[in-house]
Amino acid sequence: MSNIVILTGAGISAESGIKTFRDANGLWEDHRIEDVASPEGFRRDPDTVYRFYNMRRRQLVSDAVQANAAHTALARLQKKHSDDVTLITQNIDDLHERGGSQNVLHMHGELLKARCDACRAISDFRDDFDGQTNCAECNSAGGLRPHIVWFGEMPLYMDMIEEKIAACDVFVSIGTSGQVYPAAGFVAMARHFGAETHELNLEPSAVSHHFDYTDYGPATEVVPRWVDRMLGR
Ligand code: BV8
Repeated sequence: MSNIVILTGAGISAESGIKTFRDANGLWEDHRIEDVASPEGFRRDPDTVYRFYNMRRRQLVSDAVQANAAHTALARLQKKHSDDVTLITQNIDDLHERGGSQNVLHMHGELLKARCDACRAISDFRDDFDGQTNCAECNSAGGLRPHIVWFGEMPLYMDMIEEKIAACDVFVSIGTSGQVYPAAGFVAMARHFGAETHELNLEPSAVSHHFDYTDYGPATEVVPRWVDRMLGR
């Protein structure tokens, strides 16, 4: 079985009812990116940022949002070849895990976790929280922020990600517009190391010219088809 690295973006969760960022009715419309997804925006107006993420967390934990056939197809591939499949996501939702995937590398953080600036602890949080909420570890209030990588902050797991990309045979990008770096640069890195590159998306991304193989359509159609093809290899 080839060594596969998978990168997903907001498009894989679109059919689960989670808005993407840059499509017409994108999530960011209600807010300017720099106001809600940057350390400066959080310092300037923390309550707006707490509210922005509390609203997204409430939607994620509601019954309305479930993992879809694209998430479960990737979990099927991982189950069959767990040692050879690395799943990296830019998404902060837990739909890969709810679809059956394990060891998901959330390079932009996780909506259902909070980080305490006082004691550095990262803890699970499924409810609303704000500047008055106590940290579950050190019990101090006022230090909690979403465990999310904002613009201008270093994404998580970059060393491991680069190691996996350097060693992979196949790199597949699913449901991302290829506009946010360093994630959008992973395909060029994979090509540099000789991997075969696949793009599965609704439409060509900003980096589609880097891909050897492309299949465009809704993720719940193109991803199961791609997984069947990989399992048949
Ligand atoms: C860093 C968490 C350095 C927040 C996010 C100028 C040029 C190049 C780069 C930069 C620049 N200026 C600044 C930068 C760097 C910046 C960047 O790339 N900016 C962009 C906007 C130009 N990057 C950063 O700041 C990163 N950090 O560079 O640090 C550094 C170095 C040293 C020391 C310290 C720091 C950090 C970036 C992380 C930001 N956080 N998310 C939150 O979620 O609230 S990014 C955010 O965008 C999400 O994580 C999201 O996943 C990500 C990427 O978007 P996509 O997932 O691609 O979503 P999008 O809507 O764009 O596309 C969806 C796609 O799905 C579309 O193509 C659509 O067609 C498709 N689709 C839709 N429906 C379906 C579908 N596909 C299939 N089926 C469907 N049904």
